[in-house]
Amino acid sequence: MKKLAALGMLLAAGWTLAGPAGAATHTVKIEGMQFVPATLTVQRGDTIVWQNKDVVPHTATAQGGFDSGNIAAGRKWSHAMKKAGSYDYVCTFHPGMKAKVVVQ
Ligand SMILES: [Cu+2]
Repeated sequence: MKKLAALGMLLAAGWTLAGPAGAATHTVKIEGMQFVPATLTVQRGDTIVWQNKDVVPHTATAQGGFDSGNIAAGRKWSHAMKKAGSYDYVCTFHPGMKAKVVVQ
């Protein structure tokens, strides 16, 4: 039990170092040529991790918002959402892949 408590404290310290108090991390899976979830709402300051579970590269690209560049198969890209707004984004390699992030 003592070991578990120590691990818990380490994890708590890790969260504190990760960003401002209250900031959360969200994951968007890229799987089967789709962004899942297709619409994600987060709070300003939160971080989104795009995780490419496909066997082909993708991007997460919002005009005037953010651009992951190439996310190779099996890799991920994370981005802190600093500005409120509604961001429609696509994969530039597969423009039919569309999704949205809303930052409140
Ligand atoms: Cu793609």
